Amino acid sequence: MFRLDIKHLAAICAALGVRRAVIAPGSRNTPLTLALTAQPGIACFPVTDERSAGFFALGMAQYSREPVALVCTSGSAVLNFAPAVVEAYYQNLPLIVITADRPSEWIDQSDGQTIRQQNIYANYIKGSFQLPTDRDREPAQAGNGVSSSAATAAFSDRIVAQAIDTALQFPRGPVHINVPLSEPLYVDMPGHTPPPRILRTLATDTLPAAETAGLFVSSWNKASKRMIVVGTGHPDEAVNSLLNAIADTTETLVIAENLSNINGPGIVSTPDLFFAALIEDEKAALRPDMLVTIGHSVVSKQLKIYLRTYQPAEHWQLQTELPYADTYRALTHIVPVKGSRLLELVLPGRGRDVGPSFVTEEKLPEVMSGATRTYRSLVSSVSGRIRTLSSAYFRRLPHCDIAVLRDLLPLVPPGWVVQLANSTPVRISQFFDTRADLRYFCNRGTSGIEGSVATAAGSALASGLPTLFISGDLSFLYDSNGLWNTNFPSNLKIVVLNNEGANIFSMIGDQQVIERCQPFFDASHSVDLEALCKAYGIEYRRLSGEPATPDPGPIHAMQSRAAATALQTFAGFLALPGAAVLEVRTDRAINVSSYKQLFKTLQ
Ligand SMILES: Cc1ncc(C[n+]2csc(CCOP(=O)(O)OP(=O)(O)O)c2C)c(N)n1
Repeated sequence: MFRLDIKHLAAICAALGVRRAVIAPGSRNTPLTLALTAQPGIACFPVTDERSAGFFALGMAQYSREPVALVCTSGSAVLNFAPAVVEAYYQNLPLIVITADRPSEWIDQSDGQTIRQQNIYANYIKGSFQLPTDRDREPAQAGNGVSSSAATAAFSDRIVAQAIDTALQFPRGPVHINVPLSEPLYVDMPGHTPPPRILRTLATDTLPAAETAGLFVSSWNKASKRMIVVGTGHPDEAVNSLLNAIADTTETLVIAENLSNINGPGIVSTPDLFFAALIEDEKAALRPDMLVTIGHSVVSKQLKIYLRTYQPAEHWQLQTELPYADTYRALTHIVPVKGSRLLELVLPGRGRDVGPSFVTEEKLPEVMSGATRTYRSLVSSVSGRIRTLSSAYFRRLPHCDIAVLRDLLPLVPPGWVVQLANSTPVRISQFFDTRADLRYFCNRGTSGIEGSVATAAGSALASGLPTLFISGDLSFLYDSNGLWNTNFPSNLKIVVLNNEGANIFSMIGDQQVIERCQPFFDASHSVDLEALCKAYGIEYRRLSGEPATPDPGPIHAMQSRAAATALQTFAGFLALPGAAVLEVRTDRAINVSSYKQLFKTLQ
């Protein structure tokens, strides 16, 4: 009888770079558990709740950019991976989802834990693969010298390698390997001989065609107002220094939110404030002739509104995982090469070897003069104005979510990873300049609130770096099962901004609609976070002391006492040796008014 060689599957995973596997318990997946836990080079982590397990694996893949295996039993367990699969799809993360299944003859036969698993993630998967049923036994085919069993085994090995390789090819993404397994399940599979054959696609590097490079540079040189928007992405030192050089030496507004992990003194990292502060004339004057985008999506609503209204004549999208994503309704050119391959050509003195239309040192004074100077100086005058208005406003804030991040973020020691939950924490974090010595992450693939605790835990485990996760109370409660993890990393600190429900809708929504939908927006609760943390064995702290009263005037004594207590508590909390949760209570009404007032102050 043909039996699938699950040990081959584990060996192929290891050979193709899978170093971690998250396994949710079950019976049907026992052969997978036996093989993966016995496989040298793969560390296995048990997590019971499949939704949290999925995000735990996603957090590992997000930080490490390595493929991570995610394994479960048959039935509804498979569907509980779906939110993590869709998030991985839009973040282009190589999750290798391996699901145990019944042999196909048992599907829809009222057998337990049996659902239709083939292609179950249909729209949100880079590839769906089905391994041969390990019951299948065909008669050996005469004449070709290969038994059908050996041919099926070779087919199975090829499918596993093809699936993992598919996940790793640009644009990266999750893949699904469905594995029908027949009983007996609780027996160790026999060893395999010979070892599996590994197939893989080798790395290549694409350069822009000379014609494309020429067109890009001539558009660049023709444009007197250029804007580069960098979306969510990993830190990249080469791109960072390139963009800083462009911001410093050319007439270009470079915008990079904290999640892009790009930063520098000439780069605007607070686009929500920047675009909200523009007066009508400035908006028109800043309309770019040429927009260049790199990386994933951006968070800033104000930026999107601005660019959809003041559309650029040309929008060049470089190296995107999601081509044809016409975010600003202005897309004209897609160039599927690494962004730096084109951008390095426009730096003064860099373009000589490619053609005469490049900005050379001789041309630099011309570019830096005349109408172009207006654009550059406008950007710096708006930035200066925002800095003055917003910092005065932030100084006077009463105790609220924004004030917490104002005080907390500067205290985070260098080298930490900051994980942010949707939706208010990530938005508020972008009111403050990006710190070059931190790395920022958030699940912005689908902006869900359902897996952020587990994502932060997976990221902390994979990085081994001290990690701070900042969450709203609903996001935290939604994924409180993310705490249910025997490998919960000791290097993770969680700050929960507890305003007893959702704040975001009251901040951004229309007043009349908010009033009608209040109970559904607020989702009020009175969960005792201390008891919750205790149940999971996680250390709990609370910011105590007098909450500051709302006061638009100068800071009075009570406020400054409360502020000093807060700073002390934050610093002490970050210095704790193990995993811990800090609950910071804030008032919903004050949060909403502080948020709205900030934007009024800027206008
Ligand atoms: C899975 C999922 N369900 C619903 C939403 C819609 N949503 C966005 S933010 C939010 C509330 C978040 O509340 P909380 O975490 O307390 O943060 P706050 O807004 O209070 O700062 C909800 C329900 C979502 N993004 N994802």
